[in-house]
Amino acid sequence: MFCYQCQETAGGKGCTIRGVCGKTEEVARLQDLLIYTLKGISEIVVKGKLDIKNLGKTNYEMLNSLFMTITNANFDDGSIEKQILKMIAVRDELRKTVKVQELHDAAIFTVDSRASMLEKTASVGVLATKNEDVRSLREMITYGLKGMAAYTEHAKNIGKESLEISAFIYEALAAILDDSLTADDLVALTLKTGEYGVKAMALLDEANTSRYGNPEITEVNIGVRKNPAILISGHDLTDLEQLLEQTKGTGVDVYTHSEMLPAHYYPAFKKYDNFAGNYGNAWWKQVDEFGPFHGPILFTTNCIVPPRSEEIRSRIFTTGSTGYPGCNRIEADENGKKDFSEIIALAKTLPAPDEIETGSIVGGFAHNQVLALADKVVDAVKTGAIKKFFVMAGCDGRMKSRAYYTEFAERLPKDTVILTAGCAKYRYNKLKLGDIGGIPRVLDAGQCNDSYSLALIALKLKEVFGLDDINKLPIAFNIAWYEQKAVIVLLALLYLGVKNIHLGPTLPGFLSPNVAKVLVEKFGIAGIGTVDSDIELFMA
Ligand code: FS2
Ligand code: SF4
Repeated sequence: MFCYQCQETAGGKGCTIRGVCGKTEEVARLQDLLIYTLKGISEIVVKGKLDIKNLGKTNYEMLNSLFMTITNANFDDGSIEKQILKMIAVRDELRKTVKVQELHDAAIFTVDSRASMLEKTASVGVLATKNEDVRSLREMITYGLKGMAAYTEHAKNIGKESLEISAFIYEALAAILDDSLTADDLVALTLKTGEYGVKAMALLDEANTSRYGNPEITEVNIGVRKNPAILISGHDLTDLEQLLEQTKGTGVDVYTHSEMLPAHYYPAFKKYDNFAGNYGNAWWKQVDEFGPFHGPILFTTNCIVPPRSEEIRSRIFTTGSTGYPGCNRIEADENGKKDFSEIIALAKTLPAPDEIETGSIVGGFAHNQVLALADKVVDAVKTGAIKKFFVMAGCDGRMKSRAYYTEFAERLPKDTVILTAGCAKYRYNKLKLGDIGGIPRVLDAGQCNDSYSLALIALKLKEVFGLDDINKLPIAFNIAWYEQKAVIVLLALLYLGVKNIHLGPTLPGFLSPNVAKVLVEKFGIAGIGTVDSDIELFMA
């Protein structure tokens, strides 16, 4: 196996024996084959000039397949094998409908068993691209597409679809197979991926806000009540909606975990009396926090950490693109409806959660809410009460070096405001950082996809201050990354023209020295240094 798609990749270079995330060699290789199959489908669609309006189910399965390969989403070899077979069947049907002379092996290869699949993976993985710069660009685009697919799938679950985004995914995956493309072509495609990343986040924002209302300032309880409860993790709001509907009046409470926290900010979920609060912290702390929760845990998306005990495993349910061998599974019916009665029944037999912390956190500062406060914010900037904004969106992770972000938030001058989104916020959202004239010093816009809100806020400020360049705003970007959704957020910011983004705690292992050089020279991308030197640099 060879995988270097996330920030925790072994030695910063690549996982080769088993993933640091817990992914087995077999799962890693099957995921490579699934991606390869998607490239084959894409070539058929692009070269055969198929009208994707007629490919509804296939468009969805493309998103789902990409999502299944995101870090910490699916560890289940059986479900990945099933998905490969499903997508090969789709591919072979599509191939019959086109008249294309020459097709790549990805569009025609056959396998008939697990053994033949694994044999095939020897020639289709990341290292199959020999030129390290071409490999680096191809993989960066692929990881961006994975993030884009996740956001597009969430939007689709709410009923918002974009054929334009699906068409781009086919175009980009087919291009990755094309050996005639130069490194320059691939750099251009990388930026185009960012452009479609913006579209995907806008689509999801529209889906979320049209269905659930605009996020608003909300205080979220982080303590517990005395009822049995279910913990819901991941990013999918339609799963949460269905769970809240089905637990209504049952005496079972629902708590959010990690990236599901921002669900509390949406008006539509406030009507549920049993929507009790948020339990725990960022994804990686689940190893200590699922034990004392006692109740069932529903994973709607990543990030799953391999459960350490049979007892925890017996309480985990996966749905959608997620999977873990030996855990319970909830499937949707053909209308997307899910029956959570098994989870609710289990919750009733288990004790209420132990309290691991008390108090509350405040969030809900997505674009609509911040723009409602725009006068106050603009005044604070004009009077000098706010000197600078720091966009610190992204992900959290296990590495000790991420303590940097807590320290950075603590040491920032008191006349600065942090704009955050994603699970990165757990490094500083429980600190008492105070406010500036009633504006909290940490403004949480929501999940990682809500980084779109932060971009909208920046664009609005640019307009209000009459600037011709987003980089002239008093905003610095100090982003923490972990998995592929952060890659699409980064590419989206680059597409929007944001320069001098600092990325940590380490730069991606998938950047070859030459590709890293392009990012540094063209976009001013940099890593992080020490807290003091970085604050000095940013405030200069
Ligand atoms: Fe955090 Fe994990 Fe949001 Fe990422 S919970 S690292 O999936 O997508 O962000
Ligand atoms: Fe390694 Fe990250 Fe890939 Fe897991 S997802 S195998 S930790 S690079």
